[in-house]
Amino acid sequence: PRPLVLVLGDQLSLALPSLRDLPANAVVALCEVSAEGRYVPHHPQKIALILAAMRHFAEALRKRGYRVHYSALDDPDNTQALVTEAQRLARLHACDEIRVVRPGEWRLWQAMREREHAALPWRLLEDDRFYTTPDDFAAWASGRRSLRMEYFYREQRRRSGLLMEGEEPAGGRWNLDHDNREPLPTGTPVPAPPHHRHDTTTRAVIALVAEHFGDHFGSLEGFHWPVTRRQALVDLRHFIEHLLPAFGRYQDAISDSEPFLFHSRLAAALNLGLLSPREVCEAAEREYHEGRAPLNSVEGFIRQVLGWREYVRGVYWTRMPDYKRGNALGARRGLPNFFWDGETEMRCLRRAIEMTRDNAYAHHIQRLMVTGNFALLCDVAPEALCDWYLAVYADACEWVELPNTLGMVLHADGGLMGSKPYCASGKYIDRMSDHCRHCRFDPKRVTGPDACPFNSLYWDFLERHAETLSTNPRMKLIYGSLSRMSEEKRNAMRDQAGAFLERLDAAPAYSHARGQ
Ligand code: DLZ
Ligand code: SF4
Repeated sequence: PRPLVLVLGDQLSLALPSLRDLPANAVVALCEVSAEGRYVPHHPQKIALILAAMRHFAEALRKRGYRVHYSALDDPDNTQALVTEAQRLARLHACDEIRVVRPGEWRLWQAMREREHAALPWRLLEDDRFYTTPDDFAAWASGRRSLRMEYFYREQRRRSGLLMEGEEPAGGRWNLDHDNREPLPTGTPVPAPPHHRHDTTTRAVIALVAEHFGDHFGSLEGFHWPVTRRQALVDLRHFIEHLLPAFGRYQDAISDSEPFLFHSRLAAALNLGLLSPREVCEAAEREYHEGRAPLNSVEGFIRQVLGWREYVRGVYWTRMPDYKRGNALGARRGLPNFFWDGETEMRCLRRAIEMTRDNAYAHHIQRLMVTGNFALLCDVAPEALCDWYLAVYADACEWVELPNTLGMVLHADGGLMGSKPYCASGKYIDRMSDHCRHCRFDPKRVTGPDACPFNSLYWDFLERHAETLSTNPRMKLIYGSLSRMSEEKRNAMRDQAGAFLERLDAAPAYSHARGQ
């Protein structure tokens, strides 16, 4: 046999299963295609990151003796879609099968599976670069009524031995999140992220992306993503040495001026394959054992990678394609226009969207409690918000983006992943950030012209969805407060929220989803 091995833009690891045991005549193909850049309008930094990382990875493969065919975006023969391009290259090189590792999206996986028995057959290989496979997850989930991440995570701690002392969790507790809820004190210095030099390859890609995708939301200036394994290792080292010790404490903090705080920003490199989850978890664990980082930081970080990341991937692959249609709260509103330009007086939203535009990044709490919370409270349709998150974040692959957005943020999977929606009022944002002091609204007011819109939206959301949510035991307390409010106050809040939503709907629409 003479296989064509298709390596996708998020599979840039030398340990990729399809690169093992290859016959000498095999051809490895990497394809830059406009279809992948446009099916949602990806942030230019995200496209530049993927294409630059692909070009560097192709070079690394050639150096190791692989025969590589690289289709560049502006090659005249390029068919501009992954499946057709792989088929064209297979014929060009007289290959008799196409091998590919499970892609990051159901859409592509389905298209590839449909061709398993074609005249030119596709062979799909399982991705073993994770701690668990979708089959492992299915085995864990079978027979369980609820799929709580916490229990999955404990099992992965036991299986991997990470932060274990025999049968017990290090420090006696599985989860130290309780210690991880501090706002950032004013003036706390935050280490600057590493600066990666742009070589000629990266510079060429940035120019190419500016030319072809310059109309997408997002700036290319200040592109700072690691595009090689070596650069990704620099970022890992930087995180371990400078950020990890305080990561836990300030995990939930939000800053008006600091976009990255103590977050690792390693997800993009992990999701593209430049780093492995094992090496990052083991590096973090070592810091705890050497006494250089506290357990709440190390446990919090390992829970994200070993717990959440594997868990959402399991949910995705075992629940698609139905999962994507979930809309448990019947949300139908389009995405507000200001998600594409930041033009809103609500300071917290404005800063989260501006930081997203500038960096193709916003941290977890901005995504969950600012933009996400707002979309939840306004009944934004899951599809609209999910497409936005998939497009604008450099680390977003659908397997990780969809469960986090549709399930965690919007509670649209009916509580499969989260036992309650993460809805919050302006009070929460005020406690965790310094946004409100720069805002024209007052987080302490619920009604009136200066009231923070989050407040009335919050109570109005609870009222609107009382039928679905009020029986939830974890929502009992809050529905208790709601029921003790006077009818007059409730009416005023309803009117306030209603007027806000009316103004939101009346804002002029963009000509298309891309935001021009
Ligand atoms: C996201 C993306 C983009 C923008 N461009 C490419 C590309 O040109 N070639 C490629 O192989 N992959 C690209 N990707 C990632 C793909 O969408 C796909 O590999 C993932 O499996 C989806 O998560
Ligand atoms: Fe956001 Fe409300 Fe605070 Fe303004 S007052 S920054 S809208 S939470």
